[in-house]
Amino acid sequence: MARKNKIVNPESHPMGDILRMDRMPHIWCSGCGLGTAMTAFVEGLKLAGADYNSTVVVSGIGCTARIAGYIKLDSYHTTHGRAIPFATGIKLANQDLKVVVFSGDGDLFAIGGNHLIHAARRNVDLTVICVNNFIYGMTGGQNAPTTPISAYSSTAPYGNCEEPFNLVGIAASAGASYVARWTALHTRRLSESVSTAFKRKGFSFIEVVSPCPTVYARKNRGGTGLDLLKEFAGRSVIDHTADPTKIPLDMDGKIVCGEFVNIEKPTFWDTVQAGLKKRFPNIYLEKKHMEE
Ligand SMILES: Cc1ncc(C[n+]2csc(CCOP(=O)(O)OP(=O)(O)O)c2C)c(N)n1
Ligand code: SF4
Ligand SMILES: [Mg+2]
Repeated sequence: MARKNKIVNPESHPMGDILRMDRMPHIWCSGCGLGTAMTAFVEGLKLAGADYNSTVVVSGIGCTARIAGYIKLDSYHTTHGRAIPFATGIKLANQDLKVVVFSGDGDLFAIGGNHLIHAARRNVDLTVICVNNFIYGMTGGQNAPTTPISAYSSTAPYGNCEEPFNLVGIAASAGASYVARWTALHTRRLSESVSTAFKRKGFSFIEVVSPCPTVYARKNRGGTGLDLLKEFAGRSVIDHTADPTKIPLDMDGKIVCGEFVNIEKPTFWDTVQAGLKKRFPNIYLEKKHMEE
């Protein structure tokens, strides 16, 4: 018997309040980890009790960055590598907003790498979620700064010879005050981490190791999205006490996950305000310059 396609009513969809159902179906491939990462992110916002009227999502360019178009919040799909400067500007202009950056490993650590380390160094009050699929997915599988040694990509047809970045190590060394890593399989842990990061002050960084079956896995004979999740299950260990600078990722070793850093220190805004107060004690009034 012929089956009719059912059209999902946006009003009745469980995430219709926060996803733009008019944009569905999304562009992500079947088996991609991005849908799961987005769902875990949305669940994390709910767990945190986020006020949707004052929450902003900023992305760069890439498969991951498409999330900005699917989230029914004030969201910005910016230029490649520039999500963090956009987000920093939004936060500094309006301290009442909670600003989340959600983007890919290429966007945040190749073209945007300098912005990331300096925002971490300054402890800008942002939550940064980086989906690491080990490749430039959207543009057809070029080497990313995360591509493991020996892995194939369209720009490394004989195997990658460049040492990859360890994202959690970089974020922690640069000064991030919250650092965690999960895979697209750890949905509950990821949501809890998003909630923790969202509620705290300072530069928070979460790496989400995620399958890209279409580009990365096909070049590396990694199988389907489900095969990749099974592989993640076998390779993942949770160790909150691990030193984030000593847990790089490779093609088949352990994927050490956990919450590695969670410390309090003054944010960029706090430091700027303290400096202003000290320099101009007679004329400085809290927020006065913003209100005028
Ligand atoms: C200035 C500029 N340079 C290059 C590109 C082409 N480009 C678009 S997305 C992308 C890489 C995306 O990789 P990643 O951030 O890892 O996202 P993914 O697609 O893997 O989720 C590149 C190089 C661009 N759009 N703009
Ligand atoms: S190319 Fe890879 S990262 Fe992009 S949507 Fe497809 S599976 Fe996901
Ligand atoms: Mg990528």
